[in-house]
Order: sequence, then structure tokens, then C-alpha cells
Amino acid sequence: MKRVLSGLQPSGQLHIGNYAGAIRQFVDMQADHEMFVFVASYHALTSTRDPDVLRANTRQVVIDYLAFGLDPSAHPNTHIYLQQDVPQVTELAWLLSCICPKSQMDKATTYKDKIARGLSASVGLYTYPILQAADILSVNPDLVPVGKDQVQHIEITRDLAQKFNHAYGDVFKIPAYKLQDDAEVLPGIDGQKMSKSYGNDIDPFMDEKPLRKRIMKIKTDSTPVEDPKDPDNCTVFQIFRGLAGRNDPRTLDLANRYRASGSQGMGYGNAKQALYELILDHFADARKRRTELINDPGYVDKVLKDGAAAAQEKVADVITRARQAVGL
Ligand code: AQP
Repeated sequence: MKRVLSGLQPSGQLHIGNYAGAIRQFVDMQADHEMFVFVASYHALTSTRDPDVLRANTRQVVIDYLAFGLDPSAHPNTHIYLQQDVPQVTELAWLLSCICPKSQMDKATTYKDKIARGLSASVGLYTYPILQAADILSVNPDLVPVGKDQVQHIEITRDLAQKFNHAYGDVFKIPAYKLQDDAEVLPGIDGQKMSKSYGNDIDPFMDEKPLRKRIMKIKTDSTPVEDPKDPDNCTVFQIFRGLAGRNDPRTLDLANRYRASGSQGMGYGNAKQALYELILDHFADARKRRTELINDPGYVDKVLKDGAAAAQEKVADVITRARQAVGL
């Protein structure tokens, strides 16, 4: 059984981009993979300064992983844990940072994107890919499922692992990455990449009324109802396609409605309504499960305790070998 590692930052409420680009793959993989899925709480410190907010978001990500369908009780090989429960990853990050050329961090595009969008240019944000590499390498995974925007970070991880092995002997397995078949970066309501911390996200767990209001706010152009529209240039359609799937009959049908004209023409309001209904339908089970989980904190605590123990076992082995290799 192949081992898989992935994680998300608790930098805000998870959104449908996180689900479509990442979590959906974890859920699909758990039947026949050993899953290590963590909550990247150290990483979230690059953007979150309020301790209560960090604590609440961290807990919420765990609940949402479970609500979206990660299920350690049905799949004993699925382990969910908090990054702070394996603090050895920060030591590993230091060992990796000592073999990482500064120029490699200079090239990281997510750092530039995040600065451009207003995050403070901390050293932590700058070396974020090194800590991510440490997270990955710490459990010796075979495979890392990613969204398109994270591919560069996995390339950095593979490169650092190779550099380390070259300098000190074989310590790390070089992990492969897996892009979801028709993975897309979902835009947010402003047309930019949907992100937890940019105020442009769609939270699939919102109550129906505010959810619909949010979807109606998605930015569109002013093409009149009776004119044909290009679905590929429309944020509403891009989100719909990312969630339903490129070849799903509902996506193909909506694309045809965009292209229709005259009395058959469709207004953007109808496309938004279709997206709203898709979200309610797609997340119906997850929304129900989430309410149950919020009322069962004991179960969530147990998931985290078991997950931390499973991760600790793997990390202890890797860090011991890495320390010996460098001469500590
Ligand atoms: N808009 C998106 N479309 C598709 N996939 C996405 N992912 C994030 N946004 C989209 C995928 O979700 C995972 C999230 O990883 P992360 O939480 O470590 O950081 P991120 O990519 O920086 O996520 P956000 O939502 O944009 O958060 P903030 O605002 O904190 O930066 C990754 O697998 C990513 O590909």
C-alpha cells in the first residue's frame, strides 16, 4: 500500500477550491492508500497573528476534513494529525535549510504572490517551502497529491531530498506527486485564485441564504442576456466546472446554455443559481456530517490522538536517521 502525505493550512475557513484541488483527492485515495493528512498550523503562523483564531481554525480544519469524507474509523490507514504534534519537523526543516541554496527560495512564486496580496514578508513566509519539504519527507511518503499551484513546492521538496541524499547518503525517499486528473485552480468570487485569506472564497458550509448571496456576488461581465457568452471566460462557469468535473453532463449542459442566444439566451443570474444548487447537492452529506462532528468533540480528539501517534512513529525514524547522517 502506497503512503501518501498532504496537508492544508488552518489560515481560514476551507473553501471549495481547497476541496476540489486537494481534499477530494485525499478522500478518493483513502480506500487503497496509507494516508497521512495533517493540519499545517506552523505554516499558518505566516499569516495568522491571533492565537484564538489559529486554535479555532486548526480545530475547524480537522472537523472539515472529516466532514468532507476522510474517515479514520472506516479506513484505519487514514491518519489525521496536527503539525504541532510532530515538532521534529522544524528540526528537519533546519537541516534542509542548511543545504538549500538561497536562490531556490528566491524563485518560489507563491512567496511573491502572497507578498503581492498583502502578506508580510517574514522569513517564515520566505522559507515556507522548506518547512513544507520537511513535513513531506518526515513520514517518507511515496506520493503527494497536490493542486496545480503547489507543484513548484513539491519540485523543491524532491530537489532538497536529492541534495541531502547526495551530501549525506540515502536518508529520504524521493516522493512523486499526483495532480488530480482534471485539476484546476478555482477562482474566487473576484476572479482571482480562491484563497482562505483573501476574502474571495466560497465556504460550502455556509447557511443556505448567505451562501446564495455570496454566489450572486461573483464578478461577471455585462454581456446582455440574449447574447451568447464564452463559458471559459466566466468565473461562475470555471467554479462550476472545477467542482462538477470537466466532462460531467451538468457542466456540458451549462456550457451549451452559455453559448445560446436570442430568446434562448441565459443570464449570469441563472448560471449562479445553477452553481448554488450544485454546491448544495454536492455537499449535502458533508454539511450534515459537519453538524454531527461539531457535537462530538470526543471523537475529534481521538482522531487527533491516534493520528499524532501514527505520525510520531514515522517521524521518529526519519529524524533519527537524518540526525545521524549529518553528524548530530
Ligand atoms: N483556488 C484553488 N483551487 C484549487 N486548489 C486550491 N488549493 C488552494 N486554493 C485552491 C489547494 O488546496 C491546498 C491548500 O493548501 P494550503 O492550505 O497549504 O495553502 P494555499 O494553497 O495557500 O491555500 P489557500 O486557500 O490559498 O490559503 P491561503 O489564503 O492561506 O494562502 C493545496 O493543495 C492547494 O493546491
